[in-house]
Amino acid sequence: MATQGHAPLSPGARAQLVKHRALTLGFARAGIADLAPVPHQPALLRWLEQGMAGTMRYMHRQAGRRIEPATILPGATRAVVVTRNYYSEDSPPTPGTGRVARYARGRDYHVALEPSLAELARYITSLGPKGTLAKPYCDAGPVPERELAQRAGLGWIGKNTMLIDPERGSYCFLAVILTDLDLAVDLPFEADRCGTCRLCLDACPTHAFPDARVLDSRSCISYLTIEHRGEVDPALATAFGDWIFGCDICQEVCPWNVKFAEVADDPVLKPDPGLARLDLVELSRISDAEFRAKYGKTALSRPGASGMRRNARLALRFTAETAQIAEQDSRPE
Ligand code: B12
Ligand code: SF4
Ligand code: SF4
Repeated sequence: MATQGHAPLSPGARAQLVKHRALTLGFARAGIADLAPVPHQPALLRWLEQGMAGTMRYMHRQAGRRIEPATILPGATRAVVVTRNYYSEDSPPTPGTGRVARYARGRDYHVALEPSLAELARYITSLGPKGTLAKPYCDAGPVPERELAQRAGLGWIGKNTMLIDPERGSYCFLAVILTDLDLAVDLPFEADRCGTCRLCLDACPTHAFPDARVLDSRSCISYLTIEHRGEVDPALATAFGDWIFGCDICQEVCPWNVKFAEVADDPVLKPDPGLARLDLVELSRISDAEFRAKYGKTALSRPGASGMRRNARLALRFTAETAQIAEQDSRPE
């Protein structure tokens, strides 16, 4: 297993090396999990059956592999799970602009994290015999990332369904490298540190949580502004406020973020201050070509130009209606 002329490394020693390498590559935490079936299979199946995935058909297609992660990459036995902090401060509200969720204020993270994940995968391969498997996934495969992160000891799954790191909160991306290298696994994070708190559930403006740890995507601003195509129910859209791409409300109210979130100082994910708030009128009229040139390398390319024009129009309608109500309220009786 080890390089020629050296004593073979134990699974524990290899795991330490891999985790250390992950930190030097800019990841905040790293942990190792096995690939046993996920214990919350009934929760996932119920969620799908009740239509809570909305039009995300891939969630149905991937269900079998999500439930049995050992089937994702044949031969793989371990998941090296890493987190990457992306927290940035919010800029003050500016009239006529719409807000973009924090995770999307820099380069598209799927692309931005690719080199460091590829490097970590190469390192894992180098610790094993020729042909050792190591394949990175970041939000782009049937990998139950939050379940594996909890199993790898990185945090617990909060009532808002986010993986919460007890030392940094939930503003972090998750990524996984599946491998057949024999690595010692970490202890799962068993505690539920939400306790009696339910701030996230009560703060959601569209009431997207029918229950703790159950999110109905069909009512979630993040889903409706990013994944959903076509028109949005106006009754829901009035609750969007100024969010035009994603939503951070159920994270902003979480005491673990209020207390522990630290601004990320990460050259790879450097937020562009111009992306935090976008001019609504300009965005509602942007051409496809202009949109590609301006936002083609960001996560905003997921809904694309037509999706973002729709989101800007919805927000403009909301601001116009709010202004009208304010004007009516200020009129003398
Ligand atoms: C589909 C999806 C969405 C959908 C649905 C979200 C959802 N909650 O399911 C939509 C579009 C709404 C969405 C929104 C967002 N997303 Co998203 N999304 C995903 C994706 C692709 C799959 C998630 C999934 O499996 N959903 C299915 C449901 C049923 O699973 P679940 O809610 O996670 O529930 C599981 C467990 O919680 C468990 N469970 C149930 N009960 C219990 C009880 C206990 C005690 C435990 C331990 C577990 C448990 O059972 C379930 C089945 O496995 C993942 C990437 C991936 N490959 O995993 C990213 C991912 C979850 N998203 C992410 C992000 C950043 C976001 C947003 C913050 C973006 C934004 N700012 O707008 C929001 C957050 C909204 C929210 N509160 O979840 C990150 C989350 C990082 C983190 N720290 O958790 C991920 C991991 C992507 C990544 N690689 O970083 N997302
Ligand atoms: S992301 Fe926003 S809309 Fe979606 S569940 Fe959280 S608070 Fe509600
Ligand atoms: S706001 Fe409260 S209930 Fe929600 S995830 Fe955070 S600690 Fe848990």
